[in-house]
Amino acid sequence: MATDILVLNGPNLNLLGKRQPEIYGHATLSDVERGCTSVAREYGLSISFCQSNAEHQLIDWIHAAREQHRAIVINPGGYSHTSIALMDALAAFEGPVIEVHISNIHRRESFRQLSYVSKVASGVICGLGIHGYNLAVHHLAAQLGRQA
Ligand code: CA2
Repeated sequence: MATDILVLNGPNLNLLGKRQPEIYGHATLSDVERGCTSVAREYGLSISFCQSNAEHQLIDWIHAAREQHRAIVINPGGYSHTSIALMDALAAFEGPVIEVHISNIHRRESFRQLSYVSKVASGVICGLGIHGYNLAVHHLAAQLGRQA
């Protein structure tokens, strides 16, 4: 379905709120979707959500987004740190891409401190919990010329 903003979540984020609350908090992916939907509504923007544990599925959605969405919010999960393929797919998307991480990846293990996705993202938000997704939608609304 064509919408203004696509929110993509990568591997294991379906477990949000169900494991490791000390790192990722108690909120679930449904809470993320509710928050973003409510912010998008303030600006009259349409928004849709996809989550997959499969790299190829995320890449296919990013390719389809070229025709269907004006902006992307993405939490690539563990693929942030490994996937040149995801980075290449995002580089081919012409609209703004905001990368979100729930945790502050720079305070964590060294292998989390490099994100290939950051190299092509318009902006990166990390360490603000699920509020980061809401902030990304606020920012994109301004980028897309909307006022609340
Ligand atoms: O902080 C983030 O948002 C991350 O993208 C989350 C990824 C992690 O690999 C990145 O380094 C940082 C992992 C998502 C796993 O999410 C879970 C949530 C609850 C329980 C288990 C995993």
